[in-house]
Amino acid sequence: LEQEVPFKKATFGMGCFWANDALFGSQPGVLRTRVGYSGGTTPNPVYKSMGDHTEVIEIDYDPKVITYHDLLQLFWNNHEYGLTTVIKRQYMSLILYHDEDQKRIAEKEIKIEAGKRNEKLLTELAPAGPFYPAEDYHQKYRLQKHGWIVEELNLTPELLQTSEVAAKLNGYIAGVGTQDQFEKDIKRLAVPEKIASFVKIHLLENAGGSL
Ligand code: MHO
Repeated sequence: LEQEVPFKKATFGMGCFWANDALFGSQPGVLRTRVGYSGGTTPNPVYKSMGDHTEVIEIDYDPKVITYHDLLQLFWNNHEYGLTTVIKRQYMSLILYHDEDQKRIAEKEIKIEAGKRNEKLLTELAPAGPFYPAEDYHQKYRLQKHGWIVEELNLTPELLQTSEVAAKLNGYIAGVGTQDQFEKDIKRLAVPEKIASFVKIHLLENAGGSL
């Protein structure tokens, strides 16, 4: 059901990764997401001891549908602690670029965003290094609150990091996305009716709320 589409990766730190997983997951053109620890040097980070790593989201996206610029717009506008607040590395503002294009676009936009705010941003820009997936219970955290959906769709721990339907439903259930986009995805991904109507209620209830 889920097609192989050529994709690119983007990696961002912008606060607690549960929220970011939901924010990006249901955006058109986002194919898959996973959360984890990256950007630091501590070997084998885990949630309780991530050392100098940051909570990040890793996004697989179809650049024909959503651009790196589009993703960055979501990045600039959805930080848990803002772009100029000093915060521990766990929640820092971080862009880990995957190629020279991404680096160039991010550098340019950091200047633009700093200009808009007339303040120096604390956002750090660095090349993407090793990414350590977070523990299973952190993946698609909003969706996992509804264990029966995870069970009915047979979303194994691996699928929680690799399946499009997991990413989409995790976003929609948290209230991210339009009803129109939701209806299209539900059809395209053949989501069973019982699950679709349950998620739709949550989409409408949680729309515009905090993630
Ligand atoms: N304030 C959140 C942070 C979790 S996030 C994975 C909590 O409930 O612990 O850092």
